[in-house]
Amino acid sequence: MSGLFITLEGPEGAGKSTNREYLAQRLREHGIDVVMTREPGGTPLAERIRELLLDPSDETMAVDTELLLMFAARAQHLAMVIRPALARGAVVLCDRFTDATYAYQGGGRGLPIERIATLEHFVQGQLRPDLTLVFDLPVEIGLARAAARGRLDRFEQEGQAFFEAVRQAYLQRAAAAPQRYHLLNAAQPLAAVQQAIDTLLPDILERSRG
Ligand code: Z5A
Repeated sequence: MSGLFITLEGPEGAGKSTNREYLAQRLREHGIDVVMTREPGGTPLAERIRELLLDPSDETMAVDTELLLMFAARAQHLAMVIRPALARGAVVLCDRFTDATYAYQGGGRGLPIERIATLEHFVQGQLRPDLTLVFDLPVEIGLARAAARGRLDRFEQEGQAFFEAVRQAYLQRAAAAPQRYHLLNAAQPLAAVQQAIDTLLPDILERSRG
């Protein structure tokens, strides 16, 4: 695979989607082939799985069902979008990926890490992101940003303790592998976050040109 696989992670309302757009625009200004996508979702079938996962009105979803649906959507997304894009040399900017599974299903729901790692290996083989931007911010700020949007999805209805566990799981993963993760302070004003992204641009451009 010759492309570059970049994921954007972080808790609720951290600014992943906003900054994915920003980074895509900056890379396109340099003539880079960029594919923007997200998880769960990214293909029509995977987006249908996303609807199941986010719908708060469904029956209570067992945590293993949630885990398997995340990886089912991911298998489809990898096959239809991510692997083909990387194979043609594109930069893939993906809003959430398997780090979110470790953070939400592992940290938040308390599922054993080994179970997630087994599925990660089964679905992805050796494929891992080349770079992961972790947008970190205090839980209250992220929840306030989400609440301002109105109707809450199934995850957004969780309490403060759940999101604290999610945040800590992200921070632990970032600390354990600093060569892959880049931590950004997402509580700053947007312009400051984007300035921090700009400092990463030369390295991303160099790596995307192989
Ligand atoms: N999930 C999971 O459990 N396991 C998995 O494996 C995967 C996902 C892949 C859907 O994800 C849910 O799936 C998610 C985890 C779970 N649930 N939760 N929570 P999602 O990515 O679609 O959901 P999200 O995290 O709720 O996205 P989001 O709230 O839209 O967050 P965001 O993309 O990080 O933020 P944003 O849309 O760019 O910004 C939110 C608002 O804040 C918006 O009004 C911005 O203008 C504003 N904003 C952004 N940055 C700033 C700054 N710096 N200052 C002030 N305001 C800002």
